[in-house]
Amino acid sequence: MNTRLCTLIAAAAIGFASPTVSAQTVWDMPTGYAAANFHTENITQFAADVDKATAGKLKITVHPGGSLYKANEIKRAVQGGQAQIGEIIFGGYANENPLFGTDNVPFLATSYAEAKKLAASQKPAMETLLAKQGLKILFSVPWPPQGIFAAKPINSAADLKGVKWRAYSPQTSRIAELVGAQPVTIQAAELSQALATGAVAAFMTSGATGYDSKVWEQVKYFYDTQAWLPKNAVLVSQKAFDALDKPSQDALLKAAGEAEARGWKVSEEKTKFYLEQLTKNGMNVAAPSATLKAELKKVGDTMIGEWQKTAGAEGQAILDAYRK
Ligand code: PCA
Repeated sequence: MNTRLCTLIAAAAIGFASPTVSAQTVWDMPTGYAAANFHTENITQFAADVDKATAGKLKITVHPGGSLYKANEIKRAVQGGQAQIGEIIFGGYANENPLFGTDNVPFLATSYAEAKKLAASQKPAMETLLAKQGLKILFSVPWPPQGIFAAKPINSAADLKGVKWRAYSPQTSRIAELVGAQPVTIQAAELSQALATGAVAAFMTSGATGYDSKVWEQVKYFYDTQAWLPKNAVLVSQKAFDALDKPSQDALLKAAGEAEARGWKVSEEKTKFYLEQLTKNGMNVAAPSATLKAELKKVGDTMIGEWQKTAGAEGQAILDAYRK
């Protein structure tokens, strides 16, 4: 027998054996937030549920805190097939397409009930957009309402003039510009360090991130503006999904549905706990002054106008569905 034939036979043997050899699929799942963050805990539970429902056939290895890919690199990693599944924040991609920034528009949806309605209105557009990039949304979960953290008291927008402002998305940078602060983009995983080195002194985020990053060591004031509830989304590569057998796909989708319901519930339930923890750790937690509130509302009005202009007819359709 010539060597060529031998190789062919060997290859065929490996091919036949492969269903048993490769019976287990292992996926890497990068996320941008700390292991103890509520989104990450929810994702860890999701991975455990998938493992159990597939009897270990589909293993998802969660890499939290930007350890495998930084938060803003995860979408591209899943698109490019370097990771099969990953977590993003929609609003982080508003420069790519304004529709991603729908839930980062200040004062458009400010409660969980409104956020839920906006999520439903936004969902078809997100699915279409991501499908074109070979990505499928498994579930999405909101952060608690966004407020202002600052090292010094902020009674009006004037107090933010020139202040170094940490941003996590194009729209959080835009707010800084509109109030005259200096935006610096920093991912949540690097927030503690940025505060410790004095790179930033104010920012908008949730009590959850304030708590996760123990911001009270540098930052003493929190203004509960409840400006918007941005969502994280878990995306899977459509190609990786299609390569699964049907029972595994079904198990994944079922676990995803449960993770979405659980995530929304935990996010809302823990909102109060996070703010209490800020107080407990010496922070001043208060409602914004009437002046600050009115000024922020104006910023919101400007930004919704800008968003509508760039998001065009598709954006308008989302707004119409949301306001119906
Ligand atoms: N925490 C994330 C995004 C929104 C939030 O509440 C962050 O600060 O990066």
